[in-house]
Amino acid sequence: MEGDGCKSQRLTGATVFSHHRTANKKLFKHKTECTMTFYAAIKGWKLMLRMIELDIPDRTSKGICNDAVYIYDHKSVYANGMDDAGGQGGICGNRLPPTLYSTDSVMTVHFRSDATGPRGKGFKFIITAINPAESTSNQPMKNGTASKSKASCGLAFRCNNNWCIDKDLICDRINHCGDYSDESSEGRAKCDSVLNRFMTLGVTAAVAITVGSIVIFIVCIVAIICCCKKSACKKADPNSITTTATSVVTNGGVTPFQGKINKVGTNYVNSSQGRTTRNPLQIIQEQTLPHPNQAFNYSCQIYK
Ligand SMILES: [Ca+2]
Repeated sequence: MEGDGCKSQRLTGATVFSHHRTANKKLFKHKTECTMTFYAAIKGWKLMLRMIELDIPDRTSKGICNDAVYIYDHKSVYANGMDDAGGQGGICGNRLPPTLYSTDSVMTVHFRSDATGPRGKGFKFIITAINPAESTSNQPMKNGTASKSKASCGLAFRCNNNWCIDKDLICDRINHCGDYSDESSEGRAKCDSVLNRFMTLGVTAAVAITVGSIVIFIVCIVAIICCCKKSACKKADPNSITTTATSVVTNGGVTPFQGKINKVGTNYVNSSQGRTTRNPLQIIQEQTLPHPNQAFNYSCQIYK
């Protein structure tokens, strides 16, 4: 939250801190003022807020908060302060409030610190949009579960406590349900499956891994093809001479080679000389052609 960046948020689920924590900045600042209004991203859904860290030490001996976080069951501050969160007086200290549920699809959180007094680590809460549509009432039962035993969540994920949450919130290591059923390796979440862990990485990381895998696969295929081609054409010994595809022999008698010599031996300078002397150049593979004077092209001819 902090002072800047405070605004309205439409969400399916979020983890909210009082301020941006770093190794050198664990405590919230003096003179902080921030208000954020949260809306459930899906029409008709409500919000569930679970405070999981609270450290706001500046309060009077009578317990009145000099610094405080205020939670309203409304789209604006100063209206419908939630009783479980200290009402209009807000909450401070270290005692966590119970899980809070909005009446409608909106909830406002206001954090304020004054100019003096001790500072703390602030707060951290998880706020989750929940679908109570299948419940027989809009309010949770006393044990925090939806009042209908088996809610039908459609495409959403059904927690063990029967709240429906967005399916993108499962297996992200954040306890959105409140009973950890969205993070369980068993039940409906099955968070140890490879697919679910892959999806947990997020769209960007998943795309990067997929593209990287494809590129590596293509590189491997190209490397294998190149190796095969090299081994097919490199069967001659290191001193061999290879002619190009323009080399010609005929059935009526071997005519001098027309092609260029790629590698010249020590005792001759071209293929014509090598063929007439037959020493040391000798053809060890030679095709017999079906008709006189018919040319035959070699793409890869081997000599010793
Ligand atoms: Ca989760």
